[in-house]
Amino acid sequence: MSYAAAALLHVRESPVVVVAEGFANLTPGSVVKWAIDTFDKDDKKILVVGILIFLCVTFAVLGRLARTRWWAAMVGYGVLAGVAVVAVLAKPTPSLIDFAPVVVGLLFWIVALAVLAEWLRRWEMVAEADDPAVEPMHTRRNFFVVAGATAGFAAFGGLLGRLAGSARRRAEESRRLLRLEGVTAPDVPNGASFGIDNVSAWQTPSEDFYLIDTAFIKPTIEPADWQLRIHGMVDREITLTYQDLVSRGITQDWITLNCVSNEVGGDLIGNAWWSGVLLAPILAEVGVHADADAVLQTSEDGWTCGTPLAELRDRSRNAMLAVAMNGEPLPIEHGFPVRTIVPGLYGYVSATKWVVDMEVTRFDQIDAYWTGKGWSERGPVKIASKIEVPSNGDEVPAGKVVVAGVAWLQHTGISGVEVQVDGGAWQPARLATTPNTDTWVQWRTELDLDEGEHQIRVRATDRRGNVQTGAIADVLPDGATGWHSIDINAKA
Ligand SMILES: Nc1nc2c(c(=O)[nH]1)N[C@H]1C(S)=C(S)[C@@H](COP(=O)(O)O)O[C@H]1N2
Ligand SMILES: [Mo]
Repeated sequence: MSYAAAALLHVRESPVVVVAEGFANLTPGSVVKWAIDTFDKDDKKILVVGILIFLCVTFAVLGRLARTRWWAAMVGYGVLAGVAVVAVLAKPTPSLIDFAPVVVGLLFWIVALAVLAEWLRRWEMVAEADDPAVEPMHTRRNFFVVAGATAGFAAFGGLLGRLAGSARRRAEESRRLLRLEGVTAPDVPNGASFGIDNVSAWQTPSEDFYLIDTAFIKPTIEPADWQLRIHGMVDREITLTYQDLVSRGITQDWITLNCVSNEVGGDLIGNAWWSGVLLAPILAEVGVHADADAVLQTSEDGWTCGTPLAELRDRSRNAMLAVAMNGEPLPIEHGFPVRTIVPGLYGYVSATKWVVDMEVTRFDQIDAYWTGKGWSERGPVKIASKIEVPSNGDEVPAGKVVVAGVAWLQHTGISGVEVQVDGGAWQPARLATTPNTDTWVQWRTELDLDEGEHQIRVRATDRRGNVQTGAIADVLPDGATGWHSIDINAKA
């Protein structure tokens, strides 16, 4: 069961493997070397099998114990779970979800033990009473049926986990073997980064890029199995294979993607080097009807979004079917093998991961996943800025203080950023450069702060001259507004 949970949640290791790794890390080097020499490449497998045998024996002992002292079995389980938790904690970067398999496994065994122990107790009672008049339900035979069912259930869970795990491995493997012509490694433009510690890296590494989706199990699609059907209000419906798609030629661009649920000052934003195939020529090819105004996109896992057609057809905007992120095939979590990226639109109306279907249609005829739940039909990004240095609540030395952060309004661009101390005059900050209007921009300034508590606020101006509003709006229904502010304490 733990194994199934691990595979389903895409935690790389099930608890047994985590413990095995932890064990290997804690084992003295000489012993590890001996194990490797003796068992050759199979040393890891042998360790895992060893732990599994140990677990079987332990469960058998605990099961016996539970008949007389159920709490002793619980303590035993607790110790096993504790070992797994310690092993998870010993990983380089443990996250909360890594603990889920341990919890699932523990709950499964507690329930299984409770059911079986109770059954056994009643069966023995019936045996003692020895009354031939009662038709005993809790017989020895039935006990083995229930025990067998429990074991079967555990095996089924293991199998399910294996299947999900192997689909994942196949997708990872095909991702690793992909060679994409025209996809180049990212090269951060000169002057885009001030290089200030604790300001978001201008290029967000893929493994740090925020993740938002409704998929409990991430789709694992091999490129050879991927297809995109484009249909609806078109003259010539088409179905593209992965090969059809990439042979059209790759476009690349720096594009910042953000989530409509990002609060003022929040982290649901990232900037990456995206490589993909332009959508505008494909839509021209299928012959979009004049009265269409939307594209209903559907992902392999059934998520949908309605994207304004005008933005997709706009040739000045690199709306693309992306196949790579930061110079590598898309990570599975970010939509492998193909996702949509549209500069200037929030993700929930544009950035479909694992996209497999596009229906050219009208907004008045569709109901997409989030728009059916109170979010606005169209999702153009709103201008925003945030202070990342110093952090809210920081203590800083009075005098010259560097204040810095990022600002964005994709596809319009930022022309200025200003900061304000304690409600005083707005003072201009310096902007770093950007390669286009589709990315965020870093800003920095130096303030002269007197000793004491200060509030610092930031606001941006876009390249059309519109100043970011200070009016506070919630993320629902179409994105937050308001100035980000921090409170800091300048000490002598
Ligand atoms: N298939 C699918 N695609 C999706 C979503 C989803 O739930 N399912 N969420 C969207 C939302 S709300 C956002 S903000 C972006 C986030 O993309 P990321 O996870 O790659 O950062 O993906 C979009 N694409
Ligand atoms: Mo989002």
